Amino acid sequence: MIRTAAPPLEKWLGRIGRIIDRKLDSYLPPENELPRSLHVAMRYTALSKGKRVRPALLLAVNETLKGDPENAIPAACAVELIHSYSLIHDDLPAMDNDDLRRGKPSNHRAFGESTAILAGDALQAAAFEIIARHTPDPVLANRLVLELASAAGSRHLVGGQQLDLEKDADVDEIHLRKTAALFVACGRMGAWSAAAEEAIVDQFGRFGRFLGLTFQVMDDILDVTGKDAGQKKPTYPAVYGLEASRRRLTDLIESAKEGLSPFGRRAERLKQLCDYFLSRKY
Ligand code: GRG
Repeated sequence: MIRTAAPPLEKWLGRIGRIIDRKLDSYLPPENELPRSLHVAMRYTALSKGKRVRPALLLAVNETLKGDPENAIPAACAVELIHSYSLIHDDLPAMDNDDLRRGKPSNHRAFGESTAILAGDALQAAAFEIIARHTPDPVLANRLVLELASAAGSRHLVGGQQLDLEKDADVDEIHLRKTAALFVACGRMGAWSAAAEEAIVDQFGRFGRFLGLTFQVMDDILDVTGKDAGQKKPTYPAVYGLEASRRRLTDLIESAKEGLSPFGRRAERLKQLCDYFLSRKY
């Protein structure tokens, strides 16, 4: 039998990006609904040009396990909204104080600090509303809400940000919470959405962890000459050096790919995603 290879990743990522944009556009309140300024601010960040790698991971796991994408799309949008809220709050003067995000004025620069805080808060709530409202099966919806709420909370995403502010925690401890936790949730939610058994869900959670750490180490490397270089931030290259950081990347991706071996050719998309995480330039 002749097998056709999975289409190139870039094309697939483009398609996923368009699906997520279209769905987010339909799920989020329209700009002309009261309070208009809040809805404009929410849509400004959620619909701006991001790489959409978290939804891509979740949908690629669903595809690998031959799940129905309809079970995964609300959660894929929801994780992107949690990410969007975290970017808005991360850019605030009390946090990283960034004027630019995705090549445009950051949310508080465009709409003011108070509206940006509320837009972040509302995007976080919208994420859970979207899973609960649009996931076809309520039992699955409950699992997905649990995974995402746990990844977004004080033990993970927000806790990682707190450790980062305090700057005295181990760099891996920060990366695992602040960045990798959402990737773990994507691996796990992708597997749940394909009706996988718990052992398989755990396996894809571990895969997400390797990918999430890779993503943050790469982000640190890409930042090394940028804003974070002079900020004494606990970044991987600042603590371990550039060479060790590059070695870490290849080790992490090797471990991620090892975890895919039981899935053979079905995991081709996820292997492509691994290579993309290792080679991305922004
Ligand atoms: C609760 C006040 C309050 C703040 C929370 C949770 C939080 C602030 C911040 C999260 C920390 C954060 C922004 C981590 C960085 C992770 C990271 C590498 C972001 C960039 O992600 P990309 O490259 O961005 O996927 P795009 O723009 O492509 O979506």
